[in-house]
Amino acid sequence: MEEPALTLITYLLGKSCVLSSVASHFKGPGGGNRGQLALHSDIQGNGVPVPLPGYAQVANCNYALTDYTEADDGVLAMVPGSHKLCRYPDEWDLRKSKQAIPVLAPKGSAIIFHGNTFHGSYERMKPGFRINLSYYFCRHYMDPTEGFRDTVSEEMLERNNERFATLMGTTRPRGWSEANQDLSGVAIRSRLAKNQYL
Ligand SMILES: O=C(O)CCC(=O)C(=O)O
Ligand SMILES: [Fe+2]
Repeated sequence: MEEPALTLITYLLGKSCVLSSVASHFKGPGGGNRGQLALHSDIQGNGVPVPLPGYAQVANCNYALTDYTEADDGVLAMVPGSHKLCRYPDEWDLRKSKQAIPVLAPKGSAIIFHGNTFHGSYERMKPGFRINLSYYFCRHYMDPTEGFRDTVSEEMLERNNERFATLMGTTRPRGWSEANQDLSGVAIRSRLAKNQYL
């Protein structure tokens, strides 16, 4: 619910977007294939075929929990402008990529990016850990990675606002069945479809 980050996520995915997953990437010292996170686009995990739409369908807010001062810290890598290519990377190995650059930022920074962006992370060549916190969001019609609507407590919903409930996926339609004949979610979707930015 942090406003600056959520504002940028809203710009990318609309107010109707949903929190898909919360994860942390821990990286200890060591090179080789297990040390780097290969170049990828986050939308890949949703199985979207190319050409990808130019607008974001997923977006990521990565908080750096340790300092990102140089590539050897094991920092996030990005290919600037790659979100406009509307395809997946054809070079997965970060060490071979001529276009990838390290994202340098002090700990506590939020790094927010369009889900088409080619990114990964470098090997950590220093002692200690590189740690991030990744908040992954998707448009309301995508399948979220974690089912927050089934785990969020009534107490959490009550103490937060409506936007929080939307982020938890509580307004997403469930499949129709004899037991669940509520189609209001489908009607909401068809209204939202008129404007992709809502
Ligand atoms: O910094 C990293 O290790 C990359 C994280 C990543 O790919 C993600 O959060 O989607
Ligand atoms: Fe990623």
